[in-house]
Amino acid sequence: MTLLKFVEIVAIDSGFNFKINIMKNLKSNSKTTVTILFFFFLCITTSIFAQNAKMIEMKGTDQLRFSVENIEATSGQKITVKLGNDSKFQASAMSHNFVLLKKSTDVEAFDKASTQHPENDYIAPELEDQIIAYTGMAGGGGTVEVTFNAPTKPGKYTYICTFPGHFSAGMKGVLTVK
Ligand SMILES: [Cu+2]
Repeated sequence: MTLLKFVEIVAIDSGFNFKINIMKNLKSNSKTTVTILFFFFLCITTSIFAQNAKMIEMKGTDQLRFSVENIEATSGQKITVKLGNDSKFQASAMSHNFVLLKKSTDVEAFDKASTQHPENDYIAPELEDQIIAYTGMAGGGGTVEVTFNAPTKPGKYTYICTFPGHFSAGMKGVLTVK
């Protein structure tokens, strides 16, 4: 309801029109109220999700380790993993990725198969259904990242680097879902 319209109706100075005016005003007010409530609802849910999201920043090292080997999460929690690589070696010699595997995965077998697939960033295409989340390969100076939801089922989930030789040398970590 614009002010002009309000003035116009009042100016008619009729009881009937005035009543209509009040009704219209009420209607528009309830619409405004709903809009405001919806806006607050959006703000609140957005901030809850923002608080709940987890950011994990780690490095893959020349010593073939993840700088973060333990991640804790709540069931279904949103997690972003950023994996950096500060190596001075060439990417073909020292790259890293982050591959989080399902509980049922035979990790050794997955790693062995994946090292055979440089064309697919060292991920075995036939075993992709065993992956919860993974990044591309980060060469020296690079960073890769992935955002995913932690499994809902509590337990321990293994993550590895599938660059040839890295997992077998100990490049792995555990995501614990509480
Ligand atoms: Cu690696």
